[in-house]
Amino acid sequence: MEVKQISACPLNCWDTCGFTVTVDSDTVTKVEGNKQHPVTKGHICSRGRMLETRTNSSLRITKPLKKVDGHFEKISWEQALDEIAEKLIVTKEVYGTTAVLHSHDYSNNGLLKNLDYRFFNCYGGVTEVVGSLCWGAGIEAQIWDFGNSAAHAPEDIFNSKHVVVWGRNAASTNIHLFANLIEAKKKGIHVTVIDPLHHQTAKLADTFIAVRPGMDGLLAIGIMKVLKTMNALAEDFIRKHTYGYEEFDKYIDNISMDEIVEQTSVTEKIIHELAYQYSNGPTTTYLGLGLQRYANGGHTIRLIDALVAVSGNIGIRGGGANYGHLPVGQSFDVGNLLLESRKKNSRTFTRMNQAEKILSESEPPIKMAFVSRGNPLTQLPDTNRVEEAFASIETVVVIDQFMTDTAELADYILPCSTVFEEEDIYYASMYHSYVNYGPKLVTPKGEAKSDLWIWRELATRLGFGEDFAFSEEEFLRMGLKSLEAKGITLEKIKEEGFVKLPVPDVPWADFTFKTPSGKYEFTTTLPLLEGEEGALSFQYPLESVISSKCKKFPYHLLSKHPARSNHSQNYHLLDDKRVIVEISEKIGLEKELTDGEEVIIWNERGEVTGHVKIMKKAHDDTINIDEGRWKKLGGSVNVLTSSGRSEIGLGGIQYDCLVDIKKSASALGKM
Ligand SMILES: Nc1nc2c(c(=O)[nH]1)N[C@H]1C(S)=C(S)[C@@H](COP(=O)(O)OP(=O)(O)OC[C@H]3O[C@@H](n4cnc5c(=O)[nH]c(N)nc54)[C@H](O)[C@@H]3O)O[C@H]1N2
Ligand SMILES: Nc1nc2c(c(=O)[nH]1)N[C@H]1C(S)=C(S)[C@@H](COP(=O)(O)OP(=O)(O)OC[C@H]3O[C@@H](n4cnc5c(=O)[nH]c(N)nc54)[C@H](O)[C@@H]3O)O[C@H]1N2
Ligand code: SF4
Ligand SMILES: [Mo]
Repeated sequence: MEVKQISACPLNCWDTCGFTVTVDSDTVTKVEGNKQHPVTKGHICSRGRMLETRTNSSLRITKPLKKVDGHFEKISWEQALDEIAEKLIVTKEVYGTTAVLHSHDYSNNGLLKNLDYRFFNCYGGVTEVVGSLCWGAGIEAQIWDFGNSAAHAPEDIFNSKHVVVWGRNAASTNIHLFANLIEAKKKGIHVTVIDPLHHQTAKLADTFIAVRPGMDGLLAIGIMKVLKTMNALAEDFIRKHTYGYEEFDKYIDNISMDEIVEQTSVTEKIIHELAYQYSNGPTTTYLGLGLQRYANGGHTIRLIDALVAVSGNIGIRGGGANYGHLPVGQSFDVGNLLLESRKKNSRTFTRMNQAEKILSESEPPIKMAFVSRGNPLTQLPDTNRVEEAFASIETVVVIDQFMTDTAELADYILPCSTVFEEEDIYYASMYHSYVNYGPKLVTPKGEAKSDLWIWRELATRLGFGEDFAFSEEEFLRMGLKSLEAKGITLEKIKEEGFVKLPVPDVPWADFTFKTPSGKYEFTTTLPLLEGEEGALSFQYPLESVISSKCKKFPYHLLSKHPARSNHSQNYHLLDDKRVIVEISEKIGLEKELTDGEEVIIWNERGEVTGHVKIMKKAHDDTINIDEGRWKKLGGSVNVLTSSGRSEIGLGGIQYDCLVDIKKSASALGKM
């Protein structure tokens, strides 16, 4: 019999949608939006709907697999867990616990997914990955500026006069912001999009500005210079509530408008228009994450924050520098779940250059790796190096649902359940402040098990079973402990399906900031790490038009997020077998390339073959290949990207990447 149940999207996404899922005879048959959800309002994207396909797919791994003589063989859970536990015990005895690497990312937003940390802490502490492929530079930037990264409630957009979408492809990545942009435009609110690519979000804008990649900080400086000449600075706010402005004020005087115009490719007229918008607020700014995946990414976000601050758009309705929304995650008692005190040893590798470390560290060497909620072979930069590194590890254990690039390299693959086959609660520290409930709706396919079941079974074999002797509900209650006093309990979340967390709708409304000085800080007073610069300034990206590398590799390569897949999760389920290489009209003319032609894009790290699509109105120097494609489906763009890190915040710099492009030999052969 068909039943409709409330559930939630687990994907790492701005929107964290509420679902209504149809279940028939222990099978999920349809995923729709829950119309009652106050933010997502019944509207979901194809990635959400495809979770039905992901759950029912015949490509699912349904039995534990072990690699024997280069081929996978099906084995029992008993055998898989016994052998893996034995290897963990021996590795600990011979090399110590940090010879085990836990390599993960955040493909599933469930609270219980954090229990992998609890497992490795109880084991004694392993080599962990730190830093972020996603948003690290910008988060650190906002911590320096405000003391935290907090967004305005989604509906606050309607209190704005102007909206600036700065490097966020909302139409594809944040569909409820996009819906609000459409609504805002209807109400006469002016929408500006600043992005090197003229994508769906840009098409909606009243004003589209094709900025050169990595130069947004300079653009923000240009706007601030004009605000100064207009006498349009929020002087009262600056005087009473900020620290370090004078130093910054002198700094921007020394940067010439000519340099700004030349390097950003934005005309002085447009810079004046932007200055008008910021001074004639309230103006809200939605920052994306793409513009900070550069070596200068932290200061890019800091300079845009500074613009929002000096124009008086902080702490007011309709204003804001919306980037991350950390108060959401900070509401939970995640620490309670992790048992950090059980960690006796520890070592950290930076997430983006874990490959280098795996290959070079010898005290102790990495003997064993666990991959959970991540697909490093596709998602980490510099794929060739990552492949070499993971192939060099004696035992690799991958917990996943499908035979990904990473799973192919594993020695053991443990099949895990999907969102509809397990219970959890879901939230994202990105856009809105709701937590959603996801009950277990169907029996896991084949012999798939939840990540938690796997950790529990291994813990029992390793002698710390009592640390995992809790049910899903008991663990969820542990994580919700901090919210109980505010009336938010598991019962309430279950009953209502979603609950708003006690997070302000307008951050910093009392102008008290969480920085050491309590003020908005243009110069940070936080302790600095080696090489960090506390004063606010613009640095060029590592690979830019002014770098010597540009003579050899003249084009900027971006790798934005794919529309129909969350990163690498759907490519194998889509009828989409071609790598699409989007190039600007100017590159098309320079290289005599037309739509559909086969091309090679390369740099010193690797090469990718794909088919041309000319992008209209994109910045002249720009190429884009969407990220997430598996090697066996044409290859990941990360073959070309750098494992470097941002100047602050241990962020990835995948978009700080120069390449060249040519017709492929096979294409030339046909001419
Ligand atoms: N469809 C879909 N949605 C997703 C995801 C997905 O994989 N697919 N992933 C989710 C996740 S984990 C994240 S982190 C978010 C990210 O959400 P977004 O920030 O919207 O997306 P990204 O693809 O990270 O960033 C790409 C945008 O940054 C622009 N950009 C790149 N360089 C620059 C620059 O120098 N200046 C400016 N101004 N813009 C620049 C790109 O052209 C593109 O429009 O999306 C989430 N939503
Ligand atoms: N070049 C380039 N590279 C990028 C980016 C970019 O813009 N450009 N974006 C970066 C960003 S923003 C991010 S967030 C990362 C994302 O990187 P990842 O999180 O590694 O990517 P995903 O493809 O979302 O998920 C990885 C795997 O998790 C599995 N999975 C899903 N649910 C579960 C679960 O419940 N348990 C377990 N064990 N596994 C599960 C999926 O099947 C999938 O194979 O990629 C980064 N890489
Ligand atoms: S992927 Fe994002 S927009 Fe799509 S259904 Fe999930 S939370 Fe909603
Ligand atoms: Mo991300």
